[in-house]
Amino acid sequence: MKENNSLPTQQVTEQKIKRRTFLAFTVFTIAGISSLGLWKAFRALPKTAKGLAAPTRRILAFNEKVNAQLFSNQHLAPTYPPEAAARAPRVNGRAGLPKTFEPLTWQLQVNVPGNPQMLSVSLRDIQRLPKTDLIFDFKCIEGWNQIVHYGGVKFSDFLQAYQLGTQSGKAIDPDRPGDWYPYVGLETPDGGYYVGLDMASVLHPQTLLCYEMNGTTLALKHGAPLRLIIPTKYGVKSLKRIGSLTFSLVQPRDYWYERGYVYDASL
Ligand SMILES: Nc1nc2c(c(=O)[nH]1)N[C@H]1C(S)=C(S)[C@@H](COP(=O)(O)O)O[C@H]1N2
Ligand SMILES: [Mo]
Repeated sequence: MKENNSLPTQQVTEQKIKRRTFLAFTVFTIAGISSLGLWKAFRALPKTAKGLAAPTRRILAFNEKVNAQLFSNQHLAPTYPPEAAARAPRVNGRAGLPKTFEPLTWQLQVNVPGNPQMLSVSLRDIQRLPKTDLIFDFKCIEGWNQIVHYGGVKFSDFLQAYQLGTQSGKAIDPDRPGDWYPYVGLETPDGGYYVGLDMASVLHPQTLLCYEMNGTTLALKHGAPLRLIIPTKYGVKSLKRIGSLTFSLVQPRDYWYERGYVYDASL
C-alpha cells in the first residue's frame, strides 16, 4: 500500500484569512503588552547600590567568580612585532585628565590601610626599575581594538622593588596569596577617574605601569606621566595618569562599576 505524501490542498477562504489576521494581531498585541509589563516589573525590582537591578548584578557577580577561577598568570595575551603597532593610537576617555595638570611636580602616592600617604615615588625612581615593552591588541568595551606598543615597569617588579602589596610587609610571595592585599585601587590625581583591581591581575606579568608609547615619552592624552596597561582586561581598567595607588582589603571604588558595568572587566 502506498501513502500519499503530498500535502492535502486546501481551499483558503477569505473568512479564514480574516480570522487568522485577527488571531495574529491579538497574539502580537498580548505578547507586546506582556513583555512591556515584564520589562516594567524588571525595572521596578530593587536596585543594588551600583545602579543595576539585583538579578542582573547577581549574574554579573557569578560570571566574575567563574572568570577568577579560570584566571592564570601563565595565560599571556598575544604579542606582536613593533611594526604592527598603531603610530597614532586612538584617544578615548578624558575623565580625570584636566588640562591644568602639572606633570613636572607629579609623584605617585602609595597608600596602605591605616597609613595613607605612606610613600611618594617619582617618575625617575620608577624609570630606574627594569623596563618591559609590550605590543598587544588593546580592546575597548565600546567595540574597537588596536595594536599598541607600550613601555614601562611590570607592576609586579614595582611591588617587589618597594616591598609592597603584602599585609605582613614582606615581599610578595606568589605562593602565599593569603598575605597579599586582595585589591589595589588606582585613581587619577584629581580623583576624577578610578579603578579597582584584584591582586592576581595586578601580578600578571603583562600588567605594566607605563611611561612610554612607541619607544618615546608617553603623551598626556594617553596618560603621562604614568598609566596602567592591563592586557587581561578591557581598556576601561587601563587608567591614564595614575595619581595614587592604594592597597585594600575591600573592593576599591570603580568608575565604570558605579555606572553599571562589571567590576572585573576581564577578557
Ligand atoms: N584617566 C582616565 N583613564 C582612562 C579613561 C578615562 O576616561 N580616564 N578611559 C579608559 C578607557 S574606556 C579606554 S578604552 C582607555 C583608552 O586609552 P587611550 O586613550 O590611550 O587609547 O583608557 C582608559 N583609561
Ligand atoms: Mo574603553
